[in-house]
Amino acid sequence: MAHTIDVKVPDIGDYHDVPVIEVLVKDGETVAKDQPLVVLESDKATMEVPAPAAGTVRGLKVKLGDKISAGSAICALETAAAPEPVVAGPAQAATPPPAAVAKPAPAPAAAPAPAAVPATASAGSSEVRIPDIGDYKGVPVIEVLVKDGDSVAKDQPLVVLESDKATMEVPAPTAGVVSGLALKAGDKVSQGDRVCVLTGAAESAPILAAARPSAAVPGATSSPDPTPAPPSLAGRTAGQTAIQGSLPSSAVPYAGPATRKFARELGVDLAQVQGSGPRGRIVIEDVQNFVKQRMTPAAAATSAVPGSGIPPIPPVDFALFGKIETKPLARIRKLSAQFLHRSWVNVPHVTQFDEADITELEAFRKQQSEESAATGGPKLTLLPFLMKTVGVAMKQYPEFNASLAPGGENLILKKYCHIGFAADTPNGLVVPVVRDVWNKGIAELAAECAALAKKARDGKLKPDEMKGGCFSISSLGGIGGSHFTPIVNAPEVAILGVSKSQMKPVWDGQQFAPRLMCPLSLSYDHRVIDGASAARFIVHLVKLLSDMRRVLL
Ligand code: CAO
Repeated sequence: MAHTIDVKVPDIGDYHDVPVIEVLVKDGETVAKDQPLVVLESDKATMEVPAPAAGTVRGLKVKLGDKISAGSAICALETAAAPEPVVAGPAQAATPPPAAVAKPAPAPAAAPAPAAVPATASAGSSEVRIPDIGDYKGVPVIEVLVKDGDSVAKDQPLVVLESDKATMEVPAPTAGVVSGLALKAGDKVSQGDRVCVLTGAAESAPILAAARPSAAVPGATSSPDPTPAPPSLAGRTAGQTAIQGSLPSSAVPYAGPATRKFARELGVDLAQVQGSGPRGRIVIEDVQNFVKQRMTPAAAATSAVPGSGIPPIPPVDFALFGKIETKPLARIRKLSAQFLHRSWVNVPHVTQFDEADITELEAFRKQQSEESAATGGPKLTLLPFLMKTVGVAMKQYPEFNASLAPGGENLILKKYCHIGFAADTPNGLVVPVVRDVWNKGIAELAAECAALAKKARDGKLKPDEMKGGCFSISSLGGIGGSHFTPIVNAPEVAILGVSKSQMKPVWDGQQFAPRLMCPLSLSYDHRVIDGASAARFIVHLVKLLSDMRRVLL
């Protein structure tokens, strides 16, 4: 028969209105005995309230940010076994009842004050020593959070100690500058060992460093210990750690209060962070690396931005399936990946296709190109003709020469025409921009395109030469393929993809005639451009290209 236990906040000493910083369960969730339900954090200690028995959580009464005190209701727990009398508080820990017992006991208020640590104080400087950590001797230092020269605030953690039963931070008893740091990770310490000297403290009174318990230790393997931990190190008994260790790792990220606070400030979900400390403990550096990694262009391009709602692609260990080689991406490829991804997720894309009859244009181009070459002029490829034609079409359809103003309330119409073209380089894609297309002839545009394409391939483009574009052209005609769907180069609102021209039989009303047809793909931002406008624009473009004399009109 099911029984119900009301789980309440146990005696947490002098602490009142302590904020709930994590709610680790939800209604209907099955929990193991001693599994943490909520985490409370005062300015001095972080405490978990564990389940007093195995059961199902019902009527959860607390939420993140609530302030609670001893006796506040947390939830009901539906258990299979009959409930025993609920006795709360660490004072009863020696004969543990199935009651909610805050672990660890907050220090120093709920615990007997730690023994005064002998500390020498000279003018403005004081030695910080390991405080009373109960019966524990030779406790490993697992993190040193400061270095010589660091300025620390009062209560800022200096080092983290971790026995097989609890994790504990030793905070700075006053503000000051750290010198003579005597510890490094891996050192083993006992009460009275020197931590460092703090100079420039507001007062140089004898320093009593108060150790405060930290997060639970997952994965500890020692057997249940009937002896309660000493108050100042009552982080979690071995029996409890065994339960914690059996939880899924993502259920309760294993990290100390300083790391949790740091992660909260940055909005980092610790469940996503890989711990590099002993037994997978998440340290501050792990959170920093996680943020750095998320901020790099490659990461932004390949994984979802936290909070964006886009599910990230889970990492795969490809080495499991065969031999692999890891090659760093070139800087340009990482940057273009970032820009393309940004456009792809922000712009609602539609692509309109058509084909332009460039039979006459091609004959004209070849003839002009030969003449140009004969007089030492530039080679006239299709690109400058396309650019000029697009420029003319943009004048007639100004919404293609526009950008959405930030906030999406206004459209910015540009009274100039700068057109970018995608250039394929050994290091990746770049888009140099040709300025003032309206005011330039084909030969001038051809010379500029050739010069910019060479600079792009040589990696010599200046940042200014890739800025200010109003529209882009991506020409794959020299390579092959039919149609493709180019990605709008936001904040521009359209891009023209050009594929390889082919001779095709085209019906002229009486017969099929061989015509050189150039496939065009117009991708556009549907927030700014309607489908009908896009169709009109591409039809107009096709008309201009099939009879370049119209460009002059
Ligand atoms: N149909 C048929 N032939 C075409 C053509 C088309 N649409 N476009 C170009 N060609 C021909 C050219 O006439 C030239 O032929 P000849 O050597 O016989 O005169 C040949 O293909 C090579 O031209 P090109 O591509 O070197 O020159 P371009 O001025 O047309 O293009 C540039 C320059 C920089 C756009 C091009 O070199 C390039 O990098 N293209 C790739 C762009 C790209 O990667 N886009 C994808 C971006 S991701 O969306």
